[in-house]
Amino acid sequence: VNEEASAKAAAASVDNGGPTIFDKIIAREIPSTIIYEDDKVLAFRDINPQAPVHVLLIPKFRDGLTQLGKAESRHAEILGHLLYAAKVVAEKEGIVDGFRVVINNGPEACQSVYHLHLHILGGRQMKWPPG
Ligand code: IU
Repeated sequence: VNEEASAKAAAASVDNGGPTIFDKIIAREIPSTIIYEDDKVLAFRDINPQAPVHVLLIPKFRDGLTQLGKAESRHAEILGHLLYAAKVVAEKEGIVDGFRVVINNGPEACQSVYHLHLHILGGRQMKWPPG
């Protein structure tokens, strides 16, 4: 896939507050490879992995958190829980000594799904700055 084209496609998605594909993943209406869950969060493998390990970690109840930029003080607890769960996932995946957590916020950052999600990436040498 052409990099510029995919960036444009991602930028074309907007935050309209409506349901997303992740609601269907949470409801098990479409299949995904779930690797971790608790009462508040769900982690599943990205369908287009950018590293040997590429997991998406999401809150089960979006509660207005379409993107990090929409966070309000009431979200502080779930945001902290997500970050801790990212470490638990990294441990489960065997990458706890070297992993990256990414949140794309908004069109300029190529966010394409408007349900807050953490990308957990690992299993290879990461580069900096990120591409
Ligand atoms: P982004 O940060 O919004 O750009 O990331 C969305 C991710 O969701 C992206 O890496 C997709 O490959 C991934 N994804 C998925 O795992 N399953 C899906 O059904 C869809 C997107 I649509």
